[in-house]
Amino acid sequence: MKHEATPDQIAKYRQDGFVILDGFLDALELEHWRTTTEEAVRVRLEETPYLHNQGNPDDYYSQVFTQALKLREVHEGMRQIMDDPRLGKLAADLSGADGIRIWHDQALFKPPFGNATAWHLDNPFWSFSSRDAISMWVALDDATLENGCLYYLPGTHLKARFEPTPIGANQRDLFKQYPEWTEIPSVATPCKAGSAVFHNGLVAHGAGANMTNRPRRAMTCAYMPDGATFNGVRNVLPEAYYDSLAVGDILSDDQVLPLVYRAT
Ligand SMILES: O=C(O)CCC(=O)C(=O)O
Ligand SMILES: [Fe+2]
Repeated sequence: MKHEATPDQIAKYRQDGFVILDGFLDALELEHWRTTTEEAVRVRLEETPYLHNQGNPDDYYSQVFTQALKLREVHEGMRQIMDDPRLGKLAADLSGADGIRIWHDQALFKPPFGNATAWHLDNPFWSFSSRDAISMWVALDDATLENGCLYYLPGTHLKARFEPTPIGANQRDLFKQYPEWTEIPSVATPCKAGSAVFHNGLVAHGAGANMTNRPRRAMTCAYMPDGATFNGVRNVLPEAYYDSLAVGDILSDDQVLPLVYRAT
């Protein structure tokens, strides 16, 4: 695993809000991530409907991707992959946070001929508001212009606000809140299987439709900087923990939000 970011990559991440790490996993690691992710998704789909989006298959969103959350909680192999402190340190180095907790992992499998992922921001969906939230998106298949690779609007993380931005079927909806962003040329990030794209939780991003007859699989993890506080949104917080929180409390439950790295 190429788990060290270069100073150039860190600078690019901070400026653009995203960076591609080519060849992040070697061939053996890629095969292991693929097998583990496939198995863990299968387990998740048999369990808690709240943590996956495979409801009515005719819904637009079910055809964007199979979205299966918190796989490390149902699969030991995925727990080992996600709890790797090298991943936490990489996320910390890129984001500038001193400590990194897992917000949630999630598999995102865009099906053959699947819908586009509309332009959106991630952090406004989550239970903390931070300019330093970061996500890792690892391609399990080559991500191409044809099958729905990610696209970004560079620099938008520096201007984005925390207000809710729903993700729907319309690519253009985000621009109702940020009309000035229509001036920014989008950047596609096609990459080989085993590469990783890291992005800031406030950078505008989306993905094209899958125009091919093969799935476009990705395994991802969203990270929360240690010390972030509760903003009142439930999102994926377990009910009992959510009920115990007041707005402004530090989110520090090590079971729900494992600390994968802290600078010493
Ligand atoms: O995989 C996709 O199509 C979208 C990914 C995404 O929005 C994310 O990782 O935050
Ligand atoms: Fe996203």
